[in-house]
Amino acid sequence: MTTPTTLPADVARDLEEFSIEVPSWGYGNSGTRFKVFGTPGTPRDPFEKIADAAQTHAFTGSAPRVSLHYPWDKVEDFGALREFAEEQGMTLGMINSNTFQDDEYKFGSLTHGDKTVRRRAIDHHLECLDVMRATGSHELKIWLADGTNYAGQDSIRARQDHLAESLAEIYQGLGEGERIVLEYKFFEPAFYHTDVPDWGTSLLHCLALGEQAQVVLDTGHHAPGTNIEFIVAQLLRQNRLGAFDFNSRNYADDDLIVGAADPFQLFRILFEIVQQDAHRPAAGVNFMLDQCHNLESKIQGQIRSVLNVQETLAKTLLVDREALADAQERHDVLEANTILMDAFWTDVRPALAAFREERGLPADPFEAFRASGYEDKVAAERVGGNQMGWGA
Ligand code: PSV
Ligand code: MN
Ligand code: MN
Repeated sequence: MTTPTTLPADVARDLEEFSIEVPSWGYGNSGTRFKVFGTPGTPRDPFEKIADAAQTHAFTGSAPRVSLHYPWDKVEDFGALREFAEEQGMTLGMINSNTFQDDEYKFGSLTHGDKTVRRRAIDHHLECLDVMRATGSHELKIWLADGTNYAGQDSIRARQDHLAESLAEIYQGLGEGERIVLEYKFFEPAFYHTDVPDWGTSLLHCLALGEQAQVVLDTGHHAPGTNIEFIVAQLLRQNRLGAFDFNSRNYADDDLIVGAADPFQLFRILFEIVQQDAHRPAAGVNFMLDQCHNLESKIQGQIRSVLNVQETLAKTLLVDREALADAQERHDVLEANTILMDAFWTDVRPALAAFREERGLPADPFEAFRASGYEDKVAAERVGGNQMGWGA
């Protein structure tokens, strides 16, 4: 395939409609358990995180929403936070609950054997629904750190029953047009069993709850070698893929820049999505980033991820689907594979640069942001107060 200089109109339309949600915590300092490095200009409160997120959107034109983590992003007046976001051209996205930082949840939250602890965890989620409404969001994201470290430590079965009951109560708190999404992860911080380890467990709970419950797929939450695009295809088939947490990983839940470790995996995942038209807003899948920055500049890292998703999506939209279907029908294995690989190897950067310029955006958002002086400006302004970390 030659390098296209413009995008076909239908591809341009799809890219224009496609958007990515960024995580507020991606703009704070983060690190490993060994060291969290501070960076001048790091936000000191949720307002400053939103201001930084607005930069990602201003330069890419594709990231108009910010996910909040509660209580990390707790403010006196969520209405004011919402207004501030809107002034910056942003809306507030999913509310992420948090039952992984308090001592009382050491042995579980929604799964805990003690009903007073479960009560507090359920109440926290109901409070998140209030935050959701105050911020103008419609979605609550649940990821649980619940699990055990040793065989025999607790009853896996009893914990599942508690989880089902707890989720049912949270689900009952949903109004029309609202949904919960349940994220799975097979390890960490628990290292023997996790209470929502995989898409099957998440899906079973969602099916029991009802149509307003869907699965979140975080690309870093699978065992190495897992065929993630298969999971994507299957969840879409059931209309239960609610949201993505995009990031990339080499070893564990590395939360690196999207597409950094394995660009071809990102392509394969996005191709399953476009084949089911799930990249279109009407499909209701919330595409989000869940990445943290240890060494690199945070806003630059977010911009790079948004661009990687956009470029890869453009490639999947260029796959000659008719020719592919024909090759598949004839069981021409290698021709089918070649058609896919042709699209993967296509350099879409010149066409995307033209696409952006036509829309008043910088041809190279990454370089334009670096040259904008924003980082120096906030480093000078944001002195005093505490920089926010990956947490609060
Ligand atoms: C857990 O590893 C997770 O992926 C969940 O989405 C959390 O809310 C998030 O990380 C925090 O970065
Ligand atoms: Mn995640
Ligand atoms: Mn994670």
